[in-house]
Formats: sequence, structure tokens, C-alpha cells
Amino acid sequence: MRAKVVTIDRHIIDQERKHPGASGRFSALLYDIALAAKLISREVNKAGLVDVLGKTGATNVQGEEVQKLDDFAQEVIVKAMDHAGHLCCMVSEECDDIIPIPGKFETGNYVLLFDPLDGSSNIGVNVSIGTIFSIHHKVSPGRHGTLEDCLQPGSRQVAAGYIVYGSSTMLVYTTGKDGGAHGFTLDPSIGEFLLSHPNIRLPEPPARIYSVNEAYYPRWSPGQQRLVDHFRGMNGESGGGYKSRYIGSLVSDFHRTLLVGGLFMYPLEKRAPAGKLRILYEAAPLALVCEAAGGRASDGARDVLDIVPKGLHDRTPLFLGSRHLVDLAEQYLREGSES
Ligand code: AHM
Ligand code: MG
Repeated sequence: MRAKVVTIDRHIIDQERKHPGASGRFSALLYDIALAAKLISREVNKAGLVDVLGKTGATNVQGEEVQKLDDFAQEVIVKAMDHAGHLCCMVSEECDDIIPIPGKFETGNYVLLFDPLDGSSNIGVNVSIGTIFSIHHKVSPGRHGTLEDCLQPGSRQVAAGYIVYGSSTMLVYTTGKDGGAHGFTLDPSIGEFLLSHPNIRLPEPPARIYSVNEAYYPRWSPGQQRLVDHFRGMNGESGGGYKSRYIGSLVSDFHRTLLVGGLFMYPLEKRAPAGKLRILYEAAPLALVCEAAGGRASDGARDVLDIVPKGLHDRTPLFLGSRHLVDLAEQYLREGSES
């Protein structure tokens, strides 16, 4: 007997049926995200074939060089999402300010925050990259989105997820703890995301894997150094027996962590004293997925989902993955700051 084939559209509708009174707007919003993901995936997959590689020469709000595929992904998402009447505004890593919904279109009750193409330094070398998205309810009065609508803690996300453009393209999303985390793999022959990983749970016991840019070791706090020494088996009797894996693409490093377990870290370091990764469209959405799959996400001292950002592009240190490993990281950082 063949297994039942569930497309992402059908899955989203089935999920919505569990919430009587749902307007259908939310399903349509997720559907549009999936469509944008397919368009970006198509372009990423032919990146080596056409002249979409290379840099545009412009610099984005983070001071980084903008690459052509980043521009493409940004445009695709904005164009797929701005006219359907679901959103009151958008926020992107690539734009300094809130992206308003053009006056000619209807507005809606959701805010979309996204990183159109994360890990962009990996584009030109055929290493997996990804898109990250986060959805909040509008909380301010009026038709258009405001800072108040955007600067909400991750715990208030209505949904979040990511797309990884890897050896296959996968979309993973959650509507929060009770909704679980579900993964869909794009079947390029029919152009559909098919349910391949229902109800993802971080495995227990997890793989003994830690993931961090070890080149920054000399610039870490003593607690962070001791934590990694522990994984390397350098703290005497305890610890050791771990492998290190670091791709340098957040979505890919997180995706591996979600499927096999382990700990992903982007800690504070002297050159990134507030951390590198952005709260609203990198840390918070992945934290929601991680927790929905039974994992934890911390900034080293508190849950990432409790952070209330003050600016659209605020950063945070990030520890993501199997619960007891995130707890262990917090313990080492606490002890490091006390000694
Ligand atoms: P980006 O948004 O400019 O692509 O930067 C974020 C990326 C993440 O994908 C990854 O986890 C991190 O930067 C890697 O940084 P580093 O090169 O310092 O290790
Ligand atoms: Mg990014």
C-alpha cells in the first residue's frame, strides 16, 4: 500500500479545520509563503547556470555586501505577499525600515518578518542556504503596521518556519507548541511540497554534536570557552565524545540539529558583543520551531522567546537544540560569569 500523499496546502487546511471560526486568511498566508519558497528554490537551483551569482555592489542595512540572489529572494517574497490582503506590514533583514503595504492593496491582521536568504556567504560555493519567516498578529489599532506590531516577543508568534535549499528543498513550519513542527519536501517533478516529516521531535538521546564557529574561541568569555572545552573532553573526567559540525548557514546548522539533536551556538564574542544573529527574523522563529519539537532556545541566560526587541534588527547570542545541552550551556555561562 502506498503511503498517503499530503501536500502542504492540504496539511494547512487540515490544521485550520481544527480551529473552528478560522477565517482562512492564515492558511492563505502560509500558502503564499510556500509559493515564494518554490520560486526562490527554482532560482537557487539554477544559480550556477545563469548570471544570478555575484554581487550587486550595494550594501544592506547590516553593512554587508548584497548578492543578487538576496535581492531576488527579497523581491519575490515582497511581491508574493504584499497584495493578498493578509498583512499590515513586513520586516526584512534586507530593509532598514518597516516595509509598508502599498496603498492600492488591502491590508490585514498579520505581520510578516523574514530573512529572505540567510547564509548568503555560502551562495557562491553551492552550500545550503535558507529563508526564515515569522508571523505575528497585528496589535496596534489602524490599518497599517507599526513598530509596536513588529517589536513583539517571540512567544507571541502565530507561526514561524524556514525553508532550506539543500540537497532537496524543505519547508518546516510550526504554529507553536501545540501545533507541532512539520517538514515538507519539495517534489520538483510536480512542484509541490509534500509532507515528509510530520511532528518532528528532537531525538533523545541526541547526537553528540556541537556546532559553533571555533575560530572565535580566543574572543569568547571564559564560560563559553569552558563549555566548548567540555565538548572537546578537555575538562578532566567529564565531557568529550562529541563531534563538531559547523556549516556557517544558520538554517542548515539548525535543520541538522532539529533532525538529529545536538547544540547550535552563536555566542557573544568580542567583535560581536551583542551576538550576531537577529532576534526577530533569525533567532525567534527558529526558537519557536525548536521548542515545538521539544528542544530549547536560550540567549545564554533566558529563553529567546521571552526577549522583547527594541529595534527591528536587534541581535542576540543564540543557543539552540536539545534541552539538556542548552541547559548545560546556560550552566557554564552562569558559572563563568560568577568566577
Ligand atoms: P547573514 O544573515 O548575513 O547570512 O548572516 C547570518 C549567518 C548565519 O547563517 C550563520 O549562522 C552565521 O551568519 C555565520 O557567521 P560566522 O561566519 O561569523 O560564523
Ligand atoms: Mg541572515
